[in-house]
Amino acid sequence: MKLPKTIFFFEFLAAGDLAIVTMINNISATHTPVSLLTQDDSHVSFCNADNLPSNCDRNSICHCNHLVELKLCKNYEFFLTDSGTPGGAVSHPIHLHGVGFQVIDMGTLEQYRNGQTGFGNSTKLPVVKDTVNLPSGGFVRLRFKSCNPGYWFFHCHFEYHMHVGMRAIIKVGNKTDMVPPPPNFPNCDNFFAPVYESCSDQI
Ligand SMILES: [Cu+2]
Repeated sequence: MKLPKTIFFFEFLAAGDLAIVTMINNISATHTPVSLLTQDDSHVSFCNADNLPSNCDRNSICHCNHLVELKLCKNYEFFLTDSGTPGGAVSHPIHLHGVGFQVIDMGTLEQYRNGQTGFGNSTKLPVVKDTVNLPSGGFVRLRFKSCNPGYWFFHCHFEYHMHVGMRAIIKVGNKTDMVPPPPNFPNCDNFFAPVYESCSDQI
């Protein structure tokens, strides 16, 4: 693929021995209040490293709806780093939905700082994956072409890490590029569960 013009940097961090909070670029992601694909999300506020809420700063963990926007059918590179202990016990299996990506390089941050590649700068015949292990204290470079419009989950596949914040939404294209929901598809605002007067009403 052509050399991507845009590189996004993502720093993954599990805080503390028990990883009570995890984050990407200092953002511990919260859950969006609505399904983004099936209903209007214009009232939902989003954040990313370039657009943090006013109550966030670089010295504290930010809790917000982490979303990164990509244009449709462009080449991108994601440069992932983990600031944990080199060779530490916890590496992060990072999964990106919606696209297979090329793994260009991976290794330790020390190797990268010394100008070395990890397993090699594999631009000629890179392996294609949808999940890659981000080594503790290491890095991964991946590339892909964003031709699949939608909201795609990007997250650590340790379920616990994912639930306490190590996740983001990758929005590819605009809403008009995405398949619309069926007519009259229910949304979060118009479903009301029935209220029963007594247990016998339910039978
Ligand atoms: Cu993880």
